[in-house]
Amino acid sequence: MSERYQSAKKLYEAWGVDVEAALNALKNTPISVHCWQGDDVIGLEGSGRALSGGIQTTGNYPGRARNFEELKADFVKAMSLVPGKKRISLHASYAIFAPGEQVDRDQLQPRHFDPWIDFARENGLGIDFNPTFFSHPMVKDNLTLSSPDEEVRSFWVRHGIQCRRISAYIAEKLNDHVLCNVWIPDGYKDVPADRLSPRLRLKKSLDEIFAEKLPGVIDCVESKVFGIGMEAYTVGSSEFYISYAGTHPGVYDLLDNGHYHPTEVVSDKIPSLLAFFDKVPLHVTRGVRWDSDHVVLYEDELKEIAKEIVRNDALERVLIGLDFFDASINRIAAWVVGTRSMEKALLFALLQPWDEMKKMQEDCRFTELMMMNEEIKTLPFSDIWEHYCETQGVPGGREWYDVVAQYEKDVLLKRN
Ligand code: RNT
Ligand code: ZN
Repeated sequence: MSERYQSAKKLYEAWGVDVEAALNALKNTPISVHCWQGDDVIGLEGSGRALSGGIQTTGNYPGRARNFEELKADFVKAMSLVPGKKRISLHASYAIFAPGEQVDRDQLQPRHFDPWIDFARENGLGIDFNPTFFSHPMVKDNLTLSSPDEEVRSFWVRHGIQCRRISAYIAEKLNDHVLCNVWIPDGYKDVPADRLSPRLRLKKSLDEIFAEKLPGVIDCVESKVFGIGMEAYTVGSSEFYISYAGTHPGVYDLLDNGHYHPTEVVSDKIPSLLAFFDKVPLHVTRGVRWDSDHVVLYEDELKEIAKEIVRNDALERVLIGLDFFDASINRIAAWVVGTRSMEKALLFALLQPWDEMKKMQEDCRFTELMMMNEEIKTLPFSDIWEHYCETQGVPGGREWYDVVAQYEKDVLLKRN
């Protein structure tokens, strides 16, 4: 144990913080890391289809993972540089087919994810799942589950049903829960004549998808305020999905912090939902001027999100998932920075004397509370972080970048 850690620990303890308890809590909190940062959300269907659904990766940094083997290798490399417990979040478009076999999205089977289950087992990961309602010819006029075209709507309902079955299968195989998150792009570019009918169709589709009771599956629905090409209206709005989840036990509202009006913050939504739901799933991202899905950084709103999770004693109730995709920088580094930032924010939040600060609020000692908030910011956080990384067997500081740079040279730059 380094001297710096020992002395930092003492300083925190003087403020009433139990550092060992904080580190223990952190190392047991899983972060669900999205697989799609590794390949620019392209997936493994090999169809050469462009990304659709109003989301966008920009940049063409060399070294994108082009297949299952590369994606796995990159993910493992990235996660070897991140402390803490991880899960991997998959999309249905990452199904693995036997040579010569390929089925459409509505026919996907649990066995198409067996190789991912093996991968998860080998690496001690949990799995989360996402049906893929985009980048597919059956997305017609930007509509899926809310389409008035019954052929389109029912295709996507079947996809949703299969994805839940796949999730249940994975849950059983790994003896764990699997979060299954429904996000659809559906919306209109310009002012619609009817905002209700598409929502009623979406409601009907969700009822059909969620009809089957499936143990081990945590169902969620992810809202959005707009997408590229769907600026005027999105069917799956926040109000729609919160209401849906609130009236359908076992379905949860997933908060993606890129999906709200710019002055709205997800940190404030977390405690609102905690008052009503036993679980609150998240997609943590970083929007720059729009839902741009930049790499998550250790910034104010991320810290606020982490504080809401920690001080509400909700480390087990808030299911933390990441969702960003930057193709303009080294993708391994993107994963590392984003996931480490989430870990850092949680640690920062865990190193605060919340009971005392809550008491100050209750007692209306707001001046003292402000002082406390500010003083804590300059405690030697980095020494605790370094120590945590060390005990987790990962580099605490910038040395992780050397590993990434070497991997880029040896592996990534040889792909094209
Ligand atoms: C899109 C949503 C959605 C996707 C992923 C790829 O705006 O955030 O979660 O980013 O499913
Ligand atoms: Zn998301």
